[in-house]
Amino acid sequence: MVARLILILGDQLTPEIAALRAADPARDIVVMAEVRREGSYVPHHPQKIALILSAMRHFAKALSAQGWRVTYTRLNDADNSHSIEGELLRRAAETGATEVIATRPGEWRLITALETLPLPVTLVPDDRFLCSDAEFAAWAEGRKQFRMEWFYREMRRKTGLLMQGGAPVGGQWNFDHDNRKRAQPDLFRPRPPRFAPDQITQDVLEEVAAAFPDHFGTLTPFGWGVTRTDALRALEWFIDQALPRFGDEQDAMLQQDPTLSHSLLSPYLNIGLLTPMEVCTAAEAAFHSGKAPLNAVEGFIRQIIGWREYVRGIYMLHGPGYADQNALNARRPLPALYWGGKTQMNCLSHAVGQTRDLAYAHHIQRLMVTGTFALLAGISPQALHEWYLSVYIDAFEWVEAPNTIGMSQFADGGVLGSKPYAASGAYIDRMSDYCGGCRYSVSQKTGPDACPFNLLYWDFLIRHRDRFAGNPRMAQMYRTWDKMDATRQRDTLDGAARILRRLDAGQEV
Ligand code: FAD
Ligand code: DLZ
Ligand code: SF4
Repeated sequence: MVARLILILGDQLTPEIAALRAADPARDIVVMAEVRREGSYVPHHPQKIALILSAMRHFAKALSAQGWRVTYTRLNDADNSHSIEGELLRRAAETGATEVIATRPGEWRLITALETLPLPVTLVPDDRFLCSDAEFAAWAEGRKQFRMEWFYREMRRKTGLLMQGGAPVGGQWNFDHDNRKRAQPDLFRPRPPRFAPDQITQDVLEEVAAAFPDHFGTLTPFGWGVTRTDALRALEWFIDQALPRFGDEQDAMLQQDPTLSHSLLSPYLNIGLLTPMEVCTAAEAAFHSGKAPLNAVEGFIRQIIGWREYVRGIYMLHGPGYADQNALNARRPLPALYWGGKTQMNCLSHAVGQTRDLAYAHHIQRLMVTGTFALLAGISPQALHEWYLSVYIDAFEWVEAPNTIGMSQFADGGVLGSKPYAASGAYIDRMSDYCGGCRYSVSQKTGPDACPFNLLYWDFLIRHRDRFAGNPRMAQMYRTWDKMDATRQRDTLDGAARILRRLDAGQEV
């Protein structure tokens, strides 16, 4: 019988992945390929490339040990064509295989590339998600507005997580009002585990350093886990050490602690080393055994079976071109500060600095610091999307694009969320300790020392008055503006224009 090629991509490292379940180990050949194109179609952070390549090498070794025939292309192989399509065609010519089976990729770019390959390709659905594309489409059908909260309740019912007799445990679906606290700076918090690079990872680190020398981000020290065993240890650490405070500290930011009580599990979930259901079940068990409170456990489970599934559903439902949307017509280029250029804004300096060093920032840093600044300043959502896709260890388009284009930049015109995440410096001041060490003053609303968020916030609202003034959740802000005296209004808009001119001239802000 003629062999078939079974493609396994760098974010499909799950032994039970659909393409492997559809394959016959006695007949078929697994294809895995480290290719430059995947590392550089956007300039991925070197730690992200290293994580994926090392995890791929470990996964391929495990598959071979289980008896699979694996053809594996390494980054430096002489005959590497450096694209996924090129490697499939090369392996087909080498082996005589006439057909490809692949789990549907998480990015339209690659779905299209596989669908147009000059070989028959069967794309099997990626059933590592709890909600299939068809189920999401059925949920979305006929709804004028999508709201995560309604979707989330369906997912609670479907999975049975934190449910008792058809009702939510604790009598409420959502405990967010108990969260959103400031973090105590002097509290002892156990550090997330770091994993010493083994020989495979050390080889990868050398090769990545040589192949992608110009990408933004430091490669070492590298401490991410690269196997399922590592990922399970990271999960155990989170459940025991950080989950109890996860809810309380979910929205907080501290200069000295870039990770607080976050799980750091997104890279393992997204490349397939952990499954969404197993992490939720572990969190639920911690609640039932009294190790973690309900506000923390419900909040964590909501992020996974709510937000994570919801954003994927929206990305897949929309089809190709999701990331091209620009409802607010924002055109400004991405300022150099996002690539480590100097800035006097302490919050941005910290968020970007830790991104460079760790390839990680938590949700509120992404949403309310780098995201909100770009929204207020009218940065091109496409430039920002490329940045987020490049710099984070967990970034894959199905999850990054809806968060950036939809949630953070409102560039989808309000499909994902009902109002833009526009905020003045007061939000950052309330949730962090950044403002105390900043050259700008968060309490000043106008003048050269005024926090740029304070100035740009009003400029944004006024620029988009036609679109947002009728939004009931924003009407109060327009009333506040209208009551402001004319001098203050003029000073605010002049101050914002000054900041924007500096950005446009490539000057430090
Ligand atoms: P925790 O705070 O511990 O949360 C637990 C888990 O919930 C995460 O591991 C993640 O799987 C899930 N989760 C939480 N929030 C979201 C969300 N909004 N969407 C989807 N899943 C969520 N997440 C990514 O996985 N990849 C991305 O490329 C990505 N890009 C983002 C871009 C922007 C502009 C914003 C605002 C958010 C983005 N997120 C992305 C969502 C979120 O910031 C990360 O999932 C989270 O910071 C990962 O760190 P953690 O594992 O410590 O998360
Ligand atoms: C992100 C990434 C990188 C950096 N390198 C590879 C690679 O060399 N080979 C591979 O199969 N996958 C890689 N990936 C992951 C893919 O980009 C990912 O599968 C698609 O973006 C779809 O989510
Ligand atoms: Fe950021 Fe403004 Fe606070 Fe400075 S004052 S850290 S710019 S929010």
